[in-house]
Amino acid sequence: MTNGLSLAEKLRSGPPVITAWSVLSSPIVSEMLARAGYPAITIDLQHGMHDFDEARETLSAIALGGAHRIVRLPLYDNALGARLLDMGAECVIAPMINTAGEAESFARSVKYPPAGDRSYGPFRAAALSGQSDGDYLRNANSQVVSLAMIESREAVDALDEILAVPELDGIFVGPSDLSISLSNGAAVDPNSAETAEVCKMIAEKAVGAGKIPGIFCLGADKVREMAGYGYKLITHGIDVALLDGAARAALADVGDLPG
Ligand code: 3PY
Ligand code: MG
Repeated sequence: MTNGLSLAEKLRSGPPVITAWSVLSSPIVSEMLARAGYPAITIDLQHGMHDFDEARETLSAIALGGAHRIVRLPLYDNALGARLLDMGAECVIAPMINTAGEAESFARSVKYPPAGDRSYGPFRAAALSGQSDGDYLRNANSQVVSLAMIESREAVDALDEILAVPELDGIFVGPSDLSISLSNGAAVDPNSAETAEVCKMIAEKAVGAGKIPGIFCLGADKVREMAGYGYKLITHGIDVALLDGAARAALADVGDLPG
């Protein structure tokens, strides 16, 4: 919890939450992003460089920096999601969810009985969230957030059924994969007008179904556009890109030196 509210409470009401995206498996980089003011950091175990040990340490570093802790899992790895919840993740994002059945088994892996099948062992999670083990058990099903990634034509076609899965808290759009799927593999164009139209429709349906809509954005303009469509968890700022941009700007600032 930060500012007295859980991440789930912030995502269910109030302004959108911006999350930085952690590719670099260095805990202190994520801690610095938290200290810079990002309200949440997402550790990417699908395309990022993290393995379990590094993700575990990064969860602690994010807590130390005062931000909320989110993980994006590798493909079809609900077991890793459950382990990372035990290590203190507050929100789990599962990539490439294409059917209601996949959404249901993912969502149930995040919740304790009777809503799901999560097994008990949250000692690190309780410590990082400042709760007793008993309070953590009582609060986890409402405080821990499951988001199924919608990033294919198949998922868009199955959206109503995915949104009807009662255990699922929300969806998270991957516009790059979505654009590849919508163009039948012809192009990756996450910021195209066609992709934006589909993203708008997905947000409307998610809000209508009482689910939390989240999305990955490339560019501040996209963040504002997607917030206007109702998205509540918005990625803006990838650690590698932030470092690359700052390094190039620092060198360009110096320019050519005499001699
Ligand atoms: C996508 O855009 O496909 C993503 O998965 C964002 O990380
Ligand atoms: Mg993707």
